Amino acid sequence: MRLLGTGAFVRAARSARLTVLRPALSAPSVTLTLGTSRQQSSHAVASNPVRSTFPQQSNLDDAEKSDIDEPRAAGGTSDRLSDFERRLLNQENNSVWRDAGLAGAKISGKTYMLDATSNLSPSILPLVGRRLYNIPNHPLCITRKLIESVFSRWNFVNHTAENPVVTTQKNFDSLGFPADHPGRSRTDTYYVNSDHVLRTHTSAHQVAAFEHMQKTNSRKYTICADVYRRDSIDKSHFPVFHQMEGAWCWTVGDKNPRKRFEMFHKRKDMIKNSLKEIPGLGGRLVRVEDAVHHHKSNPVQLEHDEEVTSLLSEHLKRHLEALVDRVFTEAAAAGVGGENAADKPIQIRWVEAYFPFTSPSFELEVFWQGEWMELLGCGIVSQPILNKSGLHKAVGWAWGLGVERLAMMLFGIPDIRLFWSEDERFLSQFQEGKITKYVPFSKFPACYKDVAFWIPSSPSAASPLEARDVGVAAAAGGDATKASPTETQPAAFHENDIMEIVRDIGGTLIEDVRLVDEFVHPKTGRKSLCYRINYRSLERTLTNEEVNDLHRQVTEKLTSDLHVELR
Ligand code: FA5
Ligand code: MG
Repeated sequence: MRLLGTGAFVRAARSARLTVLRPALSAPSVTLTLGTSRQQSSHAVASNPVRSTFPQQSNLDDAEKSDIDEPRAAGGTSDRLSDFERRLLNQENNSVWRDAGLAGAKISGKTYMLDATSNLSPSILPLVGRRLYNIPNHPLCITRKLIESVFSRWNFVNHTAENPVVTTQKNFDSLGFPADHPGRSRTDTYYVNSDHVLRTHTSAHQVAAFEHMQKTNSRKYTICADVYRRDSIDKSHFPVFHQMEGAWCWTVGDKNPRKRFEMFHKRKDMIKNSLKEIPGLGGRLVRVEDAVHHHKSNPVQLEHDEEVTSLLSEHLKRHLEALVDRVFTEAAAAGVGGENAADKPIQIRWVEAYFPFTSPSFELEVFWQGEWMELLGCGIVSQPILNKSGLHKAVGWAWGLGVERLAMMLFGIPDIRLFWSEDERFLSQFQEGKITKYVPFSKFPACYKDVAFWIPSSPSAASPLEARDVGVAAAAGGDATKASPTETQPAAFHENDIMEIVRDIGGTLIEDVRLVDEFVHPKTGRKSLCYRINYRSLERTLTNEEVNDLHRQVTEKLTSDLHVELR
């Protein structure tokens, strides 16, 4: 049985690949709203003068008010709250509060009781509620609006979802995540309590968005929100990041079963015709390595027609290529990537992927700063999800992308931590409606410190799961390749627990953490690991004492919490 795999895993098994050079066709005639009344820079999005209004933005929290699985305290009226919860409501927002042996969290103004499953980390809660995607002059907000503008010509309805706390039902069950999916693990996901998590992806709102579609008779949406994952630490990973999801559905539109055949063909023609309306790749030469639209390892769903699946896959991929082309065209116009950036072809590639809620599924990667970086995941929406949302006769596609990853390419921002900076030297560089090249205000020295230890042979980490013996990575959070760097003591700990300790102590002063050595004692079979932590501030030079003190705290906490034995 095929289990869970991202592109990296599936790539090994992938067969056919097509390399297509998509040359510049016509300039995209997309509509824009990025311009403001302020003066536009010469390379602002203003390269296209057309303006239109975005479809009104709605907050999915409102659309979801009727959900039956909302937490009692979160959705409840104050007279249904316990004394503890009432007092919790008076505490600071986005914090944990303990009293008389009880513990609760107030997140986005709502209260949640903590339990043995809770693993909220002190470094995460203060970041909840910053809503960077809604601050007009912030690069993430500018990027969100650019993405919305690319899709606005097809009348997408744009949503946001403010409260990051969702039920495990929404985040996992409603999307068909199997019970043993690594994404459900406490080593990968922040649990508020056993029923609630900080959402790990915007797909947690997919069912609500499809229900909203059904009620409002719209057929396309985007959702932008902050998402949370216990993950690696490096320049393109942060435990809080932003995702945008988009979906497009086609309904048959006729209840009469005798007409179904006719309508089936009508819909196929509609998709075919819609394919012709996708803007050609405009300003840049994009080298696209395609993946076959479906394959036995990336199958057409049982209920689906092969030809329709191929058409939808084509439709999906070409829209996302148009998005990436637009981002690179804007970036080149702003001088990101050097003076002749516009003449350099961009390399992107489609790889087969796996998500529990789409099939076939794909990921799109871009060759950026000398390596392949994953931008997004996508696929043909699982039919049971559409059926459950009331869209029985619909077929559709969906994608979910990392907004920071696009913003890094758009503005030339080299490190994901910068998006959280409150330093004016960073923030003052960006203005609503403009794409401007980021100018580093200084490069401060790196300070590398190693920590080597023997890992314990008995489980000590937070994972509620048994040893994950399948060496494949999972989608939408959860990466079983990192379940443990060892095969001999698989449940002893999880690498993400190290990341969490380092992040809690060092915060944004940590640039990256890498495993640099692994060693198995030939006689005892014990395993030793060595991690290299790079301490570097984005805003100032760190003193030796400061770094030594942070590193001492890290090693102490590794010993006390993970029971490792320092070497
Ligand atoms: C998902 O989260 C799926 N929900 C996407 C999806 C939506 C698939 C709809 C199908 C249909 P994935 O785990 O691959 O997929 O994450 C999507 C993107 O988020 C990644 O491609 C990457 O761009 C970004 N991302 C993932 N983890 C991080 C991180 N720690 N920091 C920054 N960006 C990240
Ligand atoms: Mg992925």
